[in-house]
Amino acid sequence: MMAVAKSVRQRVARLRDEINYHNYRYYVLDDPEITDAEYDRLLRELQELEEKYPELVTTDSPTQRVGATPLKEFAEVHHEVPMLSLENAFSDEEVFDFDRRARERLNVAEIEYAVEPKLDGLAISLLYKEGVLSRAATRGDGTTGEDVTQNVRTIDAIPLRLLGKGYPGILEVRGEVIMTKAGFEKLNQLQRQHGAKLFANPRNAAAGSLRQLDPRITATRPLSFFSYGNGLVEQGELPSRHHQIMQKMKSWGIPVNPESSVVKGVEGCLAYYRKMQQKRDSLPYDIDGIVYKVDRLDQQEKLGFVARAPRWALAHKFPAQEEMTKLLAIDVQVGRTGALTPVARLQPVHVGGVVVSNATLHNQDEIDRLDVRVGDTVIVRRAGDVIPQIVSVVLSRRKGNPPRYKLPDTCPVCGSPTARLSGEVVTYCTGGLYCPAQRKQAIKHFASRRAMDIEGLGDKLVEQLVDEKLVNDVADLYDLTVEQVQQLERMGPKSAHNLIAALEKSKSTTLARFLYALGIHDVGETTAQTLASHFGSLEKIMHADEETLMAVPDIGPVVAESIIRFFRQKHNRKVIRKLQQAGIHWPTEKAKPSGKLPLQGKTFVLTGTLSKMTRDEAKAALQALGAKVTGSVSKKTDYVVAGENPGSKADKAEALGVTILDEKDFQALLDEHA
Ligand code: D41
Repeated sequence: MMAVAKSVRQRVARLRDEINYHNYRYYVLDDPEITDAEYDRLLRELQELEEKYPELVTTDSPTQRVGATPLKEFAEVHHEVPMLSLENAFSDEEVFDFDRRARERLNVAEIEYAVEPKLDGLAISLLYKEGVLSRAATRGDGTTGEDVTQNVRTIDAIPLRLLGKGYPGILEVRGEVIMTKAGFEKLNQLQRQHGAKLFANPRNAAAGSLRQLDPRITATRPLSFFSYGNGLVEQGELPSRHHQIMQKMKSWGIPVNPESSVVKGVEGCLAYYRKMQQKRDSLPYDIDGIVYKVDRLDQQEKLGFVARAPRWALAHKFPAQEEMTKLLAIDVQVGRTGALTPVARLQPVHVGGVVVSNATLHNQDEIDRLDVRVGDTVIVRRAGDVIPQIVSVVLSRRKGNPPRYKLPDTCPVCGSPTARLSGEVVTYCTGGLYCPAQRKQAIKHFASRRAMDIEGLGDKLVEQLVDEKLVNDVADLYDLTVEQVQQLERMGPKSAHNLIAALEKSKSTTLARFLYALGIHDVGETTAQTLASHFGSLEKIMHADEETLMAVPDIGPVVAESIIRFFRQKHNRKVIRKLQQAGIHWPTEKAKPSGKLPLQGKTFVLTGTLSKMTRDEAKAALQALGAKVTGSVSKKTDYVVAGENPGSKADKAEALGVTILDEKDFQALLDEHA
């Protein structure tokens, strides 16, 4: 067998060092030097070399995080140095007592404390032998845990090999595996999409992820890690203060909580507690308190421990973020888009330091998932400044068999029928322009730049007009007079005149803009454009049935349903008639009802400046011919239209072999299909 060339070995070693270093910059220092893409390139190069030369693969290579096969069960691990637990304190008093006892035992006037957030995660032990991660175990009961090495190896924040030098031959690192709040939200969103069970909080999600027998599942979970101390140490020594030990760990590539600090005395502890309490909501992960530890190891030793907890450490808990209370009623709110949101009215309860009496129930699916019914005892959670949530129902406290809750069939604001589109979780009021709850939003959208483009009709003014009952629906805008507008607060005669002129000007529009301005669900600019060019007239669109609509490229059953539902509403048809009577008009378009438009299926990217038209006009012209216009060049791009000073998109097109059209070619293409 041919030996692998020295240059390859060197490159592989170099790549591993670089990847480990960049992991350290990212996870330990929180200060990356390179982009994710650059990092991926390094990892890919290493993967390719290892595939080509399998004899170079080592277990601590950064490519070897996943790959182990599923287990049948976890093996038991005995903790040679027991993993102790923490004494809890729930009041300042208890903290004063703790400090006083410790000072008396040590016979000192003041103690220095290492202080850090108490992460709401899972305690684990990481055993490094000669700097290589050799075993990871859960805390279990403190004496016996489970071997979760395969799973822990998939956590990118945990180094498979320590950095630098000077670490003991055997070093047991202890810390907490956590899931960030953002990672938790994302995971639950995925779980929801797959119809899988939702996790109640980040801690449960982290625990569930670590307890997977298949490491490939764990690898997909956004887990992270911070160390809080050490266990077994052999063949080497650690410094004599807790914060120095943590400093050392950090230098070896172990993530240490960046919020940790050293303070003097009980006053220092309590000041830190208050500071972190303020910061709690803005941290990217859940914390449930602060841990105070006597910093000096000689003092720790003198204090020793009672039962299973050291006398030199204390967990000062924050007020709980979850509490039990009773669901008194479910109300329904109609949002600005017409979405119906069920709101839980609760028996007021203190959660996370504030009184909570409402919680969102999101939608019908969420109500069904929780199977929550009026009168139930529920667990409410208020974390951060997000709206309080109902986590679960305490079924053992349910009395009798109260009816299941269903969202109403009619809008509680305007009485129009409600509807839930196929494939969507949200229930909407179909009142559209007629529903007062949706009116302001609908008018703002109608006036917006890419819709009717009514200059000077901003959000504030819309609110005023509706509140003053001058405008009920979008058609009323065109009945406004200078005198009426002038009477509004902060409105001079000049602005009033300008608004009326802008309204007048907006009457001359295009069918596509008008359709878009109506604010039909699922009909964005592109769909409006497609509809306009396919049908050519508003009447035809209003009378199209599902089959006719579905024959239009890019219009599926959901969009078709929305369109039909909108035009079926008498109120909507009335408003449209009023708008047309007010003088809104557009040039008649030549209908191009061919099932397939000439540029159907083609993708264009525009770059540089065109002399004959703006970028938006070019985009509209292409879309009218059925083309898709996107922002970035890829292998899927068919044409790049390059005007003056085209920039990097043209270079990329060149590199990918995508056809580039100059302005003349582009004009010719448009003319050909005009
Ligand atoms: O953040 C934590 N959850 C945390 C847990 C922490 N910051 N420090 C801890 N320190 C200890 C001692 C003092 C016993 C070494 C701990 C824990 N223990 C702990 N976590 C779970 C059980 C014990």
